[in-house]
Amino acid sequence: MKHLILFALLALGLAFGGCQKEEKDYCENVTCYNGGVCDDGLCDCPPGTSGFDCSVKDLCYNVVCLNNGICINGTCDCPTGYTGANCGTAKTPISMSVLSMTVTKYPVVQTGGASWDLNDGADVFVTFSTGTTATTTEFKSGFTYTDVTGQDLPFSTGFPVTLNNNGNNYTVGLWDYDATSSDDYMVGLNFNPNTYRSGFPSTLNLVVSDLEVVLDVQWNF
Ligand SMILES: [Ca+2]
Ligand SMILES: [Ca+2]
Repeated sequence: MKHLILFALLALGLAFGGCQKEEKDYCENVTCYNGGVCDDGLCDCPPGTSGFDCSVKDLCYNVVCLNNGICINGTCDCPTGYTGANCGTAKTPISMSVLSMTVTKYPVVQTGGASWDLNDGADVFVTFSTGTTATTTEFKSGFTYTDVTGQDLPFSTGFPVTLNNNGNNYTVGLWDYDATSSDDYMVGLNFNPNTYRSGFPSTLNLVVSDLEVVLDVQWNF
């Protein structure tokens, strides 16, 4: 009986001793880098780091690239026309090319109501010229519409025409081709490409009271 009690006490002591053993520290041999914190043996990584020990840094974390720039290895890769660490600086284009255009509004008849030709509508081509006067000597579309009645007139033959960004005004002219006499100037508008460059739009809508054109453009740097 005495032995039995002793044995019981011993067993009890062992049992309690087992409970009092310290909990295993799973973080004992774990190193977390870049400010990571070990929790139950696993590294809890701060934003911008990853990997089991937080040693992988995302170099693009918190890097903001403006104007659709893309961060690559911590550096902004800027789209055409933009520069600077964050692509926030717009370059100055050296020229603007008109790739094609559509005339969406024009006078179908002359002021006073007479048709452009004796018995039918104008035969339309377009020009671009430097300055504020339309001429046929600098750029002339390579296509002429016959007997227009007001429909949209898309032009692409003979384009592009490149306009230097030197602060010049340019004039878009609409002309009626005539086989037997000189071509009739119908209508025109002048514009300065420089005033449209913000954001480098790919389309310019130019509007005056009796002429509207849509230019498909490309900015050159
Ligand atoms: Ca005609
Ligand atoms: Ca004509």
